[in-house]
Amino acid sequence: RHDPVGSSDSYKDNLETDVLIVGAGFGGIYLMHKLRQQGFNCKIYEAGKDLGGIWYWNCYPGARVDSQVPVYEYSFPEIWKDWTWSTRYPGWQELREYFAHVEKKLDIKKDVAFETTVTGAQFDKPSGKWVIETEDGRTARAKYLLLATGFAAKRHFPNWKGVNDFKGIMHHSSFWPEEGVDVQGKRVAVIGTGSTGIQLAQDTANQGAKVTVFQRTPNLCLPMQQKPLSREEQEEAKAKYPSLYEYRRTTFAGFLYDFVKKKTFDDSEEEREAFYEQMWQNGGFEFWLANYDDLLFDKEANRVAYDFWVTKTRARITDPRKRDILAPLEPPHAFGTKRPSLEQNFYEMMDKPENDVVDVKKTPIKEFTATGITTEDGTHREFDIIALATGFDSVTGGMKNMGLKNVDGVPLSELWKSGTWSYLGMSCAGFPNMFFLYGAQGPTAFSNGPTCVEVQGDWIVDAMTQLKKDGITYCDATNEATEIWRQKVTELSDKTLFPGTSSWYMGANIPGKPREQLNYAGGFPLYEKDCREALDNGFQGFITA
Ligand code: N01
Repeated sequence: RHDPVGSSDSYKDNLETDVLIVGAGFGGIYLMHKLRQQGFNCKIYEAGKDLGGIWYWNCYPGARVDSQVPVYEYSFPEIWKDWTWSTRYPGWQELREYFAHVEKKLDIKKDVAFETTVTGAQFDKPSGKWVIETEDGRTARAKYLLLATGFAAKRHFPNWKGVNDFKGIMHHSSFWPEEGVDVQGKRVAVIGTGSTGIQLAQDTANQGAKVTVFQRTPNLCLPMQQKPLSREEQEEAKAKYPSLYEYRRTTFAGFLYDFVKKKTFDDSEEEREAFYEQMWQNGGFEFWLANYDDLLFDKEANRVAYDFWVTKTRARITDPRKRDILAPLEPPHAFGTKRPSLEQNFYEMMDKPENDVVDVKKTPIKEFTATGITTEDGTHREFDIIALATGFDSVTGGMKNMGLKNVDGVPLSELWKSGTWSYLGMSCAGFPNMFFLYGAQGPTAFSNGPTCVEVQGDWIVDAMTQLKKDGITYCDATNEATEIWRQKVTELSDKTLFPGTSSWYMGANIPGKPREQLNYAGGFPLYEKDCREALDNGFQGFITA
């Protein structure tokens, strides 16, 4: 990792500020920029050494955004007007360059303390300030604490027997060295087939490795249909950007398309096939998020979509054993209730004799050894490199892991032990003057990140501006409001097919984590309405003083 650039030395000391933001990714930068405009004095604490958040940490081979240009970027004209991308779905290096461009425009780093990990925070009632502690013993005091720590701040390392005995190279995807690892001609194990595992396996194989994928659940991958983008076509398209960015926050998931207002069986079989085929050719998430609007609600509708997927996918795999593992005739779960990865020739790559897939549902990993991995059937496979693409204690893990305590000194990790309670997916009862975004019980995992950050960021900035205007120094969600919000999140989810699938959306990927919907499944229009009502009704659901 390179050295921090631009961060002022003064932030290496104790700090006194209006607002302390944790995290310098999309969310933290957005909050900083908007709050500065409202006259707030803000500082950011960031664990990494540069801006970018998820794009600072995730530089594993093949890491690439899965939302199409121009949906995955800020809507500020001063940023997009002289920025262009090279492809429809840019890679991590280009995302890093984007953040450098954002820095040039917004001058964020002068107010960031990098390499600063928050390990404790509690609101001190007498002084009306948050007291925030860092791993290296510094203390900050701030009127507001804003968490922009994302959904993936805590990595998941399964506790396999002998995992530390392996003598080769082993990294979690999110800690992959940015200078890369030479995989040419090496035997590489990839454990996990989420969005990360698919990208990692694909790219590693392209670099000349022999890849063995350990798959617990097949990823119902969709074709990325990657394409280069010219500067000219982007410049031409920019005339429409303002209206596109207005439109994206009115769609269910904050993308530039939405579910069609039609049920799967409203169309004849021929019409349906033609519609599916069109979405398939368009690529990306269209087959998921621009599909019929009963896809995620109706089992039979979902099954028809799965059958289309499975026919398309099986046709690309000639090896019958691999075909049955990667694309089984019976759905492993309802289509779209886990995030589909966007693949680029993943199935053709897996079909090659030098690459393999191990079904770890049938033959679980028994142990790691100095030279490789043994499965329960007694097979030992040797590897030079093991990539852990095993994901994250998603959505709540990061917040529970930073030593947050309520006004009475009870840790958030205790309060959320048996389930999650927030209000509007942006605040917690007992944590006054603290807001968070892209986290628990917000649209988070069901949304395009930058859209979510802008919708929630605008709400937080408006709320804080209003509090300042009204001379209110204390704003805390009520227990009752958080209870009602939790019910709402559950009820919205229960109408869908999500609860039936073991996924990180449901907290089901971490042993012992309560199974519950962690995301708001009502879509942006309803979410914004709910949040705006609370503000318009004079901080409804909050105690203010
Ligand atoms: O993590 P995951 P991820 N033994 O939790 C498996 C975003 N993202 O890093 O499915 C064996 O999805 C686990 O198996 P199962 C995106 O939102 C975006 O891939 O639980 N296997 C699963 O296959 C994404 O959803 C991009 O049965 C074990 C995998 O590990 C989110 O980040 C790129 C295991 C974990 O998959 C997280 O993605 C990358 C065990 N003990 C990520 N434990 C873009 O394209 C876990 N697994 C922008």
